[in-house]
Amino acid sequence: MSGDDKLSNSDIDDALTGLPGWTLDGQEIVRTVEMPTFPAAIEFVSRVADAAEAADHHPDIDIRWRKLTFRLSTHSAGGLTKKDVHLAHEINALLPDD
Ligand code: HBI
Repeated sequence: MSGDDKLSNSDIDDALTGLPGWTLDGQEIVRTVEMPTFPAAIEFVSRVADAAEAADHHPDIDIRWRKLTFRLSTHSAGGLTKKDVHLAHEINALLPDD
C-alpha cells in the first residue's frame, strides 16, 4: 500500500483509536482545539504550517478567535490516507498535554 491509497473503513477506525480528539466527518478527520489567547492560536497555526510543509500535506484550518478546527483529507485521493493519519499525529504532538 502506498501513502496515497485510500484507507479502508476498518483502517480508519483503527487509526482513530490512536488519535485522541479526532473524529470522522464524512471523508475527513476533524479536531477542534482551543488556545488561551488569539496570538497563541495563531502561533499554533504557524507550527502546524511548518509540519504541513515538511510533510507536503496540508490541513484545512478554520480560525475563530481562540478556537481552531483542523480538517484532514487527501484531496488527490478523494478521502483519507496514511498522510492524514501522520499529520494528525504530528498536530497532536504539537499540542500541550491535557
Ligand atoms: N494536502 N490535504 C492535502 N491533500 C492533498 O491532496 C495535497 C495536499 N498538499 C499538497 C498536495 N496534495 C500536493 O502534493 C499535490 O497536489 C501535488
